[in-house]
Amino acid sequence: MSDLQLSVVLPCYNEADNLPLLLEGYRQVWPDWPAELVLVNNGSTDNSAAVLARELARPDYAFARVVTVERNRGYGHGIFTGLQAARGRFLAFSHADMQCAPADVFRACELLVGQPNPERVLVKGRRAPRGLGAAVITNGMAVIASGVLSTRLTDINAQPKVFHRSLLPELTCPPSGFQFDLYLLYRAKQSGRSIQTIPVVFGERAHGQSKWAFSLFSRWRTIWATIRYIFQLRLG
Ligand SMILES: Nc1nc2c(ncn2[C@@H]2O[C@H](COP(=O)(O)OP(=O)(O)O)[C@@H](O)[C@H]2O)c(=O)[nH]1
Ligand SMILES: [Mg+2]
Repeated sequence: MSDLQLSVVLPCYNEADNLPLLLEGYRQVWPDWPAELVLVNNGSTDNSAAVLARELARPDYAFARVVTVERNRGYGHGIFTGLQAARGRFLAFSHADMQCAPADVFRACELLVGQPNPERVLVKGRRAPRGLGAAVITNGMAVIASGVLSTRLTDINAQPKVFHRSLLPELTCPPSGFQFDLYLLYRAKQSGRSIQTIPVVFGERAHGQSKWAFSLFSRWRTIWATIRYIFQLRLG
């Protein structure tokens, strides 16, 4: 059994320009207790593989390793692959585009570890109010999901998510796409776990553009897929 306390999984899809910043950001706040950073190269078609090989050759980044998904099958598939390869007692994931502060993962983990029964709690980020468009999408999805699934869910896609590894075997049919966060929260609630939140800042991407919200059509496609998925979950 590994003595790692925490595995931080970061799904990375064509984030080559962000990877050096990401690694440096994590290095600066990396704890002195046993933890690992699992970078999932999620079928990237840019030069992420070469950048990762170059950066991880540095002894400074010995806390990090790569899990490679050969062909991209979606955000959820990437995260789930990373979680399955993770060895920590607690598992976390966040994003790889520099919008989420690395320190938030460790703050969330501290809150979780301090719980009387950390196996029964999931800790997630809670973003400050953003622009009108983002607020409508985020709150609209939370209201629809909460109503249809009869359980209170808020700011579903806020990062990070941190939980005890006992939740992992309960993720029996995770979605391969962006609905993974919703599925995780729903499974946590269904199994009687509680969700606690910490306030987080959600900044701008350092490089590149959003992989789903880059046009009106792409936004609607994802929103529509999520609404359909909420009803699928309801119907079991
Ligand atoms: N869309 C998408 N994002 C992925 C995938 N795998 C990993 N990611 C990462 O998931 C995060 C999604 O963030 P982004 O596309 O910026 O979406 P947004 O922040 O919600 O606008 C980024 O860090 C991506 O690199 C994938 O297969 N598809
Ligand atoms: Mg992003």
